Amino acid sequence: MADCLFCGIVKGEIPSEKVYEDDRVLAFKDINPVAPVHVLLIPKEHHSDVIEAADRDPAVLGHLFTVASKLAKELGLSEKGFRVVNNYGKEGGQTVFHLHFHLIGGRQLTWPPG
Ligand code: DGP
Repeated sequence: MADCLFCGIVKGEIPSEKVYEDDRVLAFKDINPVAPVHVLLIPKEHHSDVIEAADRDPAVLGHLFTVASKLAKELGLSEKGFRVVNNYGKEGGQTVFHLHFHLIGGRQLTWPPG
């Protein structure tokens, strides 16, 4: 989609620090990390949010979680713990309207979130 930041990253027009890529999913380091490990996982196809993705391509949601789990193991998070987060909409804190999951870990996380 034109003017979508994460579509620009998928196309390679905007630089990113990639940590994983396959035909459907890209994972890269968050530009503003909130923990020692902070990776964003996105579908390559544009869906503005999780509800749109669930309507159009529900299978990609399972694939994103499978990749998140694989990366959590590879990045050394599976022993101590980690969090996978999706912010939806304005009150949910979503700022980029291309579906993404945050994989966060490497420190003690607190609950509830802000
Ligand atoms: P959210 O608030 O859930 O929509 O998260 C958007 C995340 O995207 C936020 O943690 C910062 C990250 N981000 C924004 N712009 C860029 C960028 O250009 N590159 C990278 N790597 N991350 C970005």
